Amino acid sequence: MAGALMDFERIVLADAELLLYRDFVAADEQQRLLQRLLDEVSWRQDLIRLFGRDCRIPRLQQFQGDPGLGYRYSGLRLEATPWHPLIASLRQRIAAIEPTAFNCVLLNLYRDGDDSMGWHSDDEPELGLNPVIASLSLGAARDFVLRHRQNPEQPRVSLRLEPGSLLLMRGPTQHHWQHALPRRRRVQEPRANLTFRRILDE
Ligand SMILES: O=C(O)CCC(=O)C(=O)O
Ligand SMILES: [Mn+2]
Repeated sequence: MAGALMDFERIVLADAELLLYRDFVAADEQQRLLQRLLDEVSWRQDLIRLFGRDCRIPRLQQFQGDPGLGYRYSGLRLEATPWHPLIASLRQRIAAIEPTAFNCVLLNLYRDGDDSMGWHSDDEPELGLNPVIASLSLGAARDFVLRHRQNPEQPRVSLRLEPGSLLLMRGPTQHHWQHALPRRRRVQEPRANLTFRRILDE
């Protein structure tokens, strides 16, 4: 049962605060959850504007949240669709370990190892200073890599995000580090990732 006593690991990194809950969702439950989300979410492959050209993102996504919220990145604005009941209950479970009142979640579906996400920080102005991001992984294990934005002497870090794990990114992490989910050709299974966020009032 998720609770305040759940085990986590602190990932020691300069200018960052990263906490990894390896067993946030149990193995059998995470599989059922993934299957439900694969079947029930209306996944979209949106276009983003990159170097003046419209490109299909190399993954599928959906944005859910409280009514009226929107999420903007790379020239794209996603309007929040209602919370899927399973995702709403995951949000409640996260509330047992993290006090941030998350009001939206970006869902990403990496259909296989060809799907990926490029380098970025979750530093959109509407997330405010030092946003807390709670990132839940389901399905295939994938590498999540980090690089320092200002100090090239800080080594790159690679975390293997196992199914059922929850990574909390807090404090100045987004200000100082970028992250990415690189392509991994050998991976054949899908992975879903849910990043719970809090968009501040205008
Ligand atoms: O898939 C992941 O683990 C990362 C997703 C991510 O960085 C994002 O949604 O902003
Ligand atoms: Mn991100």
